[in-house]
Amino acid sequence: SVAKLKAKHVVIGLGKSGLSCVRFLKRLGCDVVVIDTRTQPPGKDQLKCEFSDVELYTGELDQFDLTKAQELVISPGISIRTPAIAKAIAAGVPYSGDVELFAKSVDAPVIAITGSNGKSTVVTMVGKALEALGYSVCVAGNIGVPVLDVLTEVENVDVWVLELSSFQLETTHSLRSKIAVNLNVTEDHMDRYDSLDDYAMAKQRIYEGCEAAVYWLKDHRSKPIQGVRTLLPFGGDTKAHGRFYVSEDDSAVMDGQRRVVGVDELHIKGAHNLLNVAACLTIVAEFSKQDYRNALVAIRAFPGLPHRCQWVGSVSGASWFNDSKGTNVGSTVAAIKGLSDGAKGRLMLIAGGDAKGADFTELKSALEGRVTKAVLFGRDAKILADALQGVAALSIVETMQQAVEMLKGEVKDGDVVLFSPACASFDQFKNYEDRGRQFVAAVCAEEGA
Ligand code: UMA
Ligand code: ADP
Repeated sequence: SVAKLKAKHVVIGLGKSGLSCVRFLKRLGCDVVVIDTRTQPPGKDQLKCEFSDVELYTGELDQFDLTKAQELVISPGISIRTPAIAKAIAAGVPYSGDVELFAKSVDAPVIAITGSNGKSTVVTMVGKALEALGYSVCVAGNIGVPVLDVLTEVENVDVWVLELSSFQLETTHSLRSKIAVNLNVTEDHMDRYDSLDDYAMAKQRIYEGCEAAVYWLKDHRSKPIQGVRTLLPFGGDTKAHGRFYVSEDDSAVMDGQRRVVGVDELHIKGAHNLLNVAACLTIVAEFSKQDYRNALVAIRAFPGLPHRCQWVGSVSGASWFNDSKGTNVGSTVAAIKGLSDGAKGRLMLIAGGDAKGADFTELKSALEGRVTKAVLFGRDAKILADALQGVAALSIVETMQQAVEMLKGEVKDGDVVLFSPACASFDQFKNYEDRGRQFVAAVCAEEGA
């Protein structure tokens, strides 16, 4: 395998990103090979169908001498610290990812958005707001559509709105976006990073070469540590706040002294979503010379995304919410606070899955006084149960479906059940969407069916 990698573009990982990189590089006439550690990578059949001449190798990376490659194009799902990759990088082999290939070819301005939580919500809202102002907008990236697939398909784009993960940023060197945004940094992916600061440094890369930086005033890790021409903080409190922030009583988003949009005018709920609106308005007001208030109609109409504190229905007298995208502690804490504000009945939580090495101390504090009972499922249910001991009644079950069945039998009129796992889904599901759909199906299933 050593000789075969010589002077080739080696795409590592054959998921959505890897496949989009192969397509892009082949179009440029590059000599491409693909390696994936999985024996059956998801893009295998598609690769064979589109490019029968592209070799695919599977298995552990250390059997390949990556130092012989001309360039490594690394998928976000695989760490650049994997020994074989780290060795090649140390030996001077250039490396990039799909967003880097995109950055080198894109002409239109880019608004790049990262953060531990709220990325997809803000990216979608910014897209809709800019469309309302008449721009032709393309939304892509970690939200689910590889940037390169869209780049080669669409024409006449006025602005790109990209959702970028810390993984994608690690392999991006030349993005230089018009507006770079870091919404917040709370613990996630601790199986890939040494510490919260280490993870925060990956997110800092979004600011490299940007014209304006948008960050949350209350989160020092979200602020650029390097010099940026225009600093645009959002949020804060009455003493110190950015231009757009949330009123002290959580009832509205403010622009200076002016109330811009009230909580009752929005479909998305919870204080965290008001912050998301403040971030969105900061971006729109910076990007466009037009009056941002012409975009408010789109923000008011935004129904929220599925699997994010999505109301499923009223079953057995209780209201059930699907927050399957709550994949880390910060997101589940926000969902608990958002749903417990003003709630009349009891709040019950269903959580669990792949804990990714997280510290659940903050989750425990959020449960205290808000959550009556938590039903825990999945691979790391026991880890969660140990961490949450003492603040709520706890039950451990194997599957999410068993958790739903258990609570159906216990809820009373007016109770709220929140499915916000605080964990990744990969131990029992294909992804968070699959998990969310299965939750909705379990909630809506007829009794005993
Ligand atoms: N994997 C291997 N061996 C490999 C390559 C990957 O085992 O050689 C595993 C990884 O551990 C991972 C899975 O395969 O669990 C998928 O990795 P991938 O790089 O093939 O993923 P893609 O299908 O290309 O999807 C990626 C993003 N996935 C990840 O970052 C894990 C998608 O974000 C993104 O929508 C897509 O590119 C398009 O840009 C998903 C995600 O979970 C939603 N992102 C994380 C998050 O939001 O927390 C960062
Ligand atoms: P991401 O794309 O970063 O995962 P999403 O917009 O998909 O973020 O939201 C995922 C979950 O994170 C939501 O269901 C909600 O529970 C929580 N969340 C959303 N916005 C915020 C925020 N600004 N701060 C904290 N948690 C948030």
